[in-house]
Parts: sequence; structure tokens; C-alpha cells
Amino acid sequence: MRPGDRHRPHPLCRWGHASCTMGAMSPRISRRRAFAAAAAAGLGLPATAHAAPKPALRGGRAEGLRVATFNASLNRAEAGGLLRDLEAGKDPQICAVAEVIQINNPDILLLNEFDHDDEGAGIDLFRSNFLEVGQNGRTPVFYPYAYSAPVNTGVPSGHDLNRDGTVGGADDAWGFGEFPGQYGMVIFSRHPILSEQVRTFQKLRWADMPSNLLPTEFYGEKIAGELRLSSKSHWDVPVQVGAATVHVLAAHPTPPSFDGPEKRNQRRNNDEIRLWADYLSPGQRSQWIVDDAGTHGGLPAREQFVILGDYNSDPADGDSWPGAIDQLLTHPRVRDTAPRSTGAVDAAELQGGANADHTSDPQFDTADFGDTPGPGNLRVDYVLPSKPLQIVSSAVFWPEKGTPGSELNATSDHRLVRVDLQVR
Ligand SMILES: [Ca+2]
Ligand SMILES: [Ca+2]
Ligand SMILES: [Ca+2]
Repeated sequence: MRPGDRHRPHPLCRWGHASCTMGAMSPRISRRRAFAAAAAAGLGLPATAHAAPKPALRGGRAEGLRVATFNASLNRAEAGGLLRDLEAGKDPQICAVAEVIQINNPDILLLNEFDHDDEGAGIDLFRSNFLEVGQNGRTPVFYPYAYSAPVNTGVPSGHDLNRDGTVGGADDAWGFGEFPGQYGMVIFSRHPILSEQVRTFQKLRWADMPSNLLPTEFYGEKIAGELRLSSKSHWDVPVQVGAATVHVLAAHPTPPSFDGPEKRNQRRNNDEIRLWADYLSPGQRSQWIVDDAGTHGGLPAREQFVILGDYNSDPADGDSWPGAIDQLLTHPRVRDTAPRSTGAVDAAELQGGANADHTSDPQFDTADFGDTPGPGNLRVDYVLPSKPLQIVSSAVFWPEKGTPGSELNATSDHRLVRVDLQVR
């Protein structure tokens, strides 16, 4: 525990972290901390005024919940690079990411591409130096709870996975990355994270998935048997919202590109998406799934969830294995609210190129990729709630060129996607 942590009730919940107990989470302290910070910033009611668990009972009043996902592109070229930028407190890209978050003001947020460090120092610095400071006159946001854990990106496999004749480098790691933790993930929440019930699937083997698409001939039998399925990690993070529990299912499957004829990344992307589809299918179909603590099986049918993340797969365009994202969009437990923006329509028209040939309606695009030759702008970022959750609205934050906020479009190649729910 570092000196600054005594003010933070729950600095970082990590898998297996001794301090991650319900007892360590004190809504009272976190509220006080939020009020103190807001007072220091010269504000009235802090954003976390509604962060405390409300006295809602089952069957009682519904609670509004805004859930968002954002691939914020906060990865850096070398280990420690993001920490240096966060410490300096002025990096314009990080300020813009914080401003996007402050404008959208989610209650639960997954950030993809946030370099992971084992102490959670990056999470603390991002909160104190950016989120809790009004960017460009916006209202600060306060997240008393956060979760992160190690990822497979940049972790050396010791094998020549890309078959280029040498061992080492980003392409030979368990997930593509220059150093362990690059392109990591973090969840921020105003509601308590039930950290003792978190399940992670970092080490689950690809070969253990029945009827997988693993190109065994390309890797060879021995190495194929060791490969990890998740390119970063898959997390089931339960969050307590009033009297209800909502499971945040977070992941960031590998892009289905940079492939040879064996299509290893395209195949892996499909199977990483399939992990959640199987996880949500109780019974035989999820029995092969084993979490990092050795527990088998998927998410029971009674549990509510929201799937979050950049799944690198458009329903119709880009390089996906056919039907990859449909495994989630058409899953019987999942509701697709089809979040949209007018900015994406505007961008597809202005940018042309591959966009002109797309099948998916551009209003659903969430990422602004290269257009000549392609892949063009795609729908790859998803917030997919379970069916019993009541939907209020949904949106992609993609302001049209020349309108207020459009200067933030350059912050990342992805846009923030959000869904407003009622939880009871
Ligand atoms: Ca190699
Ligand atoms: Ca583009
Ligand atoms: Ca498109």
C-alpha cells in the first residue's frame, strides 16, 4: 500500500489481491473523498453523489445505470511510458480521453488499451490527475472502485509463434504486445465491485475449446496445445448495483488481421468471441471453460450481465471470420440495442474509400480505421446487456465534424459506446 492509498477505499481490485474484500470497500469514505475533491475543485455536488448503493430492495425502485466501453488508445511504445505521461498530468491525448469520459459520465466504464502495471499506479494517476480534474470546463468524475489484472499481451511464450525463424518480440508473446501489460484493460465503477467473485480467463487454453478453429498444423501439435485463447484476458467482474448484481464481461479479442494464409488471428478472434457465447450457455456447452482459479463452467442463467469491449469484429464488413460477432449479437441471452451516431454517417461519407463498399449501415460504426485500401470504419465496440435488463437508450459518442466535441474524435481510433439501463 502506498502513502496516497489511505484516502482511497479500494484503489485497485486485483485477482488474488489480499485487500480485495468487501470489508475494504467503504462507500462512506469514498463519498467523503469525492465530496472533498469536489469541494477542492470549487464544485457543488460531486458526480459520485449518486455513487453510494441506494436502499433498493428486490422488486423495489429501479436504478438508472449508464454502462460504457471505450478503446482509449492509452497504450505506449515502452513499459512505463504511460505512467510517465500520467504523472506529468498534461498529456493532451489523456486529457481528451478524460474529457470524453466526463462528457458521457458512465457509472461503469471499461477502457481497452490502457497499459497495465501490477501496482495499479496508472489507474490511480489517471483518476487523480485527469478524471478528477475538470477537463476543458467539464465536471470531474469520481470512480471509487476499479478493477484490473494481468493480460497476455507482451508476455513471452518462449516459442516462435509467428514462424519467422526467431524467438522473441511482440508477435511471439501469448498476445501481441511489446511488453507485458501493453494494451491492457481497466474497469472503473461508481458501484462496488465484488472482487472476491471475479473470474479471469487469462490462461485458458485455446486447444481446450471443443470444435475450435485453431490452426494446429501451422503451430505444430506441441505449441498448439499450450496456446492461450485470450489475447489479453477475459474477465467476469460482478458489480453490485443496489440489491442487484450485474456481471461485467470484459475482453478485447485480437484483430482478425496481420495474418498469413493460416488465418491464425482471424480464427483466434472468432474463438475469443465464442468464449463469451459458450460462457452464457449453461450446461454442456460451457463445461469446457475453466477460470484461472480452476473453477469450471459458465454464467448461471439467472445472472444479469453486460458484455463490454472492443471485439474487433463488424457484423458484415472487415476481415472477421464469417458470423464471428453474431455469436453474441444473436445469442438468446443477449440484447443488441444497436447504438448509433450521426457522426459516423458523416465520417463514412466524407472519408469514402472502403466505406463506400460496406454492407453494415455506417450509423452503427464505432471505429475510424484507414479507408484506402481499408478496412474502413467499422462497428467493433460493444455494450451488450442481458435480456432481463431494461433498456432506456444507447448511443455512440461520435460528434459530427465541425460540431461541439468533434475535436475529441482524434483522441482514439475508437469511439465511446454507452447504454443506459434500469436495474432492479
Ligand atoms: Ca518469431
Ligand atoms: Ca476512416
Ligand atoms: Ca462501416
